[in-house]
Amino acid sequence: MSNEVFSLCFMCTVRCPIRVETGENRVRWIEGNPHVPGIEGALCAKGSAGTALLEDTERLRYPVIRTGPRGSGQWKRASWDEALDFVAGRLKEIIAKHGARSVIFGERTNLNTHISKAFMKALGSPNHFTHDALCKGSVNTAFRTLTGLNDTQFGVDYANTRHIVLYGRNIFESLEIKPINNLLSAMEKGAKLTYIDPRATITASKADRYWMIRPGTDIALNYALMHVIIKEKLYDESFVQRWVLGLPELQAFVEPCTPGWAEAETGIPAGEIVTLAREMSAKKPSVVFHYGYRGTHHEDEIYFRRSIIILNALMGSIEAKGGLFFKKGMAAAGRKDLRKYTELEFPKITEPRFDGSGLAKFPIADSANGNPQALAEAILNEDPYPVKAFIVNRFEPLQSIPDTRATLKAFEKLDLIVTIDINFSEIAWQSDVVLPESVYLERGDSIQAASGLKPQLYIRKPAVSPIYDTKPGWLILKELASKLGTGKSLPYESIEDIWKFQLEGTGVAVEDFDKTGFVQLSEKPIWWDRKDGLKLKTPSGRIEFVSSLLEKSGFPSFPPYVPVPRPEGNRFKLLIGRSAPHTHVSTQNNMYLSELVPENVLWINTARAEKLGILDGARVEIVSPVGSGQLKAKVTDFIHPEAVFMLHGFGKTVPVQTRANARGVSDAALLENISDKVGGSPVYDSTMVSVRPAA
Ligand SMILES: Nc1nc2c(c(=O)[nH]1)N[C@H]1C(S)=C(S)[C@@H](COP(=O)(O)OP(=O)(O)OC[C@H]3O[C@@H](n4cnc5c(=O)[nH]c(N)nc54)[C@H](O)[C@@H]3O)O[C@H]1N2
Ligand SMILES: Nc1nc2c(c(=O)[nH]1)N[C@H]1C(S)=C(S)[C@@H](COP(=O)(O)OP(=O)(O)OC[C@H]3O[C@@H](n4cnc5c(=O)[nH]c(N)nc54)[C@H](O)[C@@H]3O)O[C@H]1N2
Ligand code: SF4
Ligand SMILES: [Mo]
Repeated sequence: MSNEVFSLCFMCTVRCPIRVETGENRVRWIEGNPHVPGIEGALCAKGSAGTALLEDTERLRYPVIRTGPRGSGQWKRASWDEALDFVAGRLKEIIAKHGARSVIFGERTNLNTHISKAFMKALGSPNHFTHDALCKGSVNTAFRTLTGLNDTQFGVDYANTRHIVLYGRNIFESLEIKPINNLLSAMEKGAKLTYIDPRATITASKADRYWMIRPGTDIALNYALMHVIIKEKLYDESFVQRWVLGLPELQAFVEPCTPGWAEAETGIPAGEIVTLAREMSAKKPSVVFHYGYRGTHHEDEIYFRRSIIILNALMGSIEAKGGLFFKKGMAAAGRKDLRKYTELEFPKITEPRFDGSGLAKFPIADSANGNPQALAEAILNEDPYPVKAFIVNRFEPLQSIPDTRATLKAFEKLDLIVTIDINFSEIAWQSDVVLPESVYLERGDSIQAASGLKPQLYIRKPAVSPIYDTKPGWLILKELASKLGTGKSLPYESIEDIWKFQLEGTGVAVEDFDKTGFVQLSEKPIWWDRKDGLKLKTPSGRIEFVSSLLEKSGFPSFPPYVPVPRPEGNRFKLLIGRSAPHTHVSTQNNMYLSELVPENVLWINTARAEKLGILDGARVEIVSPVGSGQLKAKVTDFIHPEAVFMLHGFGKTVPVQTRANARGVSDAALLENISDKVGGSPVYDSTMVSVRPAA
């Protein structure tokens, strides 16, 4: 007998809708939810490997408390009561001595983030942070400087685009199923893809045009595109007139940025830059310059992301079919929003954040998310105050924050580290208590409001009951809160209570998800009127090329172009990225996925490798200002001579993760921890490394 459960994948945070077949508390089959347009049964390799995660004996199976020195691997198994009593006891001591602000909580944004935030509010600490700045902090801030809204409030209409430009947005490997399916169907109808990356990726192989740009110079390319677009009046005049503030200032700024100037910076022929500008204009407004997530991260990243969004505004492709759109939420579909536990009453918190977000360190970065890359410095310098306890949920500070050595050193000052994870992660191994969460196939989570052109609601339902002694995260936090005396702030006993609370007043019931796993809130795409209906949130109500948010904080809207430093002598810029079979740092120990990509290798340009005496497949040593490591070389023409590239997420050190331990090198151990102080992102693509054959 098999049962069918509609749920949400969580092998990565894209959360594709899935259909799971189960029997005798085992998962027999997982596929994409066939009812969801754009998914229609599709699942990626990682999604299919969910069964291996569920059955894995190397995942966390019960709570443990440390018995030897941190990182020694000496643990005792504990009951949940014992483990949570221990954590609550230590937290109470720390709060009594250093105040609630000395407790910080870091997590990858997830469906239950409103619960974690409520947990911290009840405790009286301002220090909940998410991974957001590490992923796309400067994209977020760039959007806010131009539109008053953040990046999560915009989407890309892949299905109807006629030309899309991707700057290192390696969409066919760093994937999201729905966008890929929609883009492929647009390409079948004739849409063009221009891909720009110092490295020829799978996405490059699918593109109509590929430019191997000199690393870190995309911003020069964009200034030249603007120069041509303004000079040849290729922009959407009526859109720009109605919605844009600051075109004359932009025009003056890009006046000297000729295609010839950009050719010298980027290596892209001037004539081709002009051609792209004209091609995009010919298809406007159904075109997209994709703002990306990662791609090129430098200290001026905010201005690069702004330049991309500005190009879209010039094309009039904002709130246009085949361009970018404002995501519509439940309100746009005439419904009340889902309720959140953060809406309940809490004591007022007046303390500043620990990470400088919203303060002098990061004045305009989004303080709703915080700046995790400031963690080590804040702990080490006790600036602005001592941090003593760190609760880590679904997050890996030792591999996701640049400069692991500095992070580890800072953690020596912490009195308590508690990790909630599903794997024995690097940070779990360095913790005092490890609390195992049930994996996504074993648990329900808060309902997801998926805003978009057609807003929808999705639900994660348990497919099977927990195999080991694990609990869902929302229950772990509730039980911990109860032991701390703040249990009232999370007034639920079961996932059904959470769902009912969220749905209050929306007119949607939990049963509405039964048939297809989701609830469609609007049958038709909701577009705002491009003439008068764009709900921009800037002070001027326009798209501010000259930005009041930047300028009131003393930052220019158009700072002079400063070329990023180029590697000299035998050095390279270290670039990083993802592969299709792995999620960040999460899946390297998965039984199936570790076979597909077992380790990372170092991409190095053929001519440069030859000069250094490096052969394809040979071991090389890579040395950065903060770390070093050894891995195999992949000698290839498919990478720019000034760069080397490696996959993120390898080089693990936890012995009980036998399939991942000591495979490859961790990029976080090599990267310097530098930030774009205006935008809020760490600078992942500016570390210079040297490479030589391994001794
Ligand atoms: N399989 C898989 N898919 C994922 C994820 C995953 O972990 N695994 N994670 C998801 C998440 S959270 C994110 S943020 C996205 C990330 O998706 P992407 O933004 O596509 O990120 P990366 O894979 O890091 O790819 C970055 C690319 O930028 C290139 N690059 C480096 N320097 C430059 C430069 O100067 N200019 C240009 N133009 N390109 C440059 C690199 O060579 C690399 O190919 O992927 C999402 N999808
Ligand atoms: N050096 C370096 N740093 C980076 C990046 C990079 O390319 N290089 N990329 C950046 C980007 S784009 C992003 S989005 C972030 C991602 O940063 P993270 O969120 O830290 O990375 P993930 O691999 O998504 O997940 C981290 C942890 O979540 C655990 N986990 C997975 N599923 C569950 C679950 O269901 N419950 C619980 N409790 N835990 C779970 C995993 O076992 C893993 O230990 O990293 C950023 N930092
Ligand atoms: S992209 Fe793959 S791993 Fe991520 S949620 Fe979708 S199916 Fe799961
Ligand atoms: Mo990300």
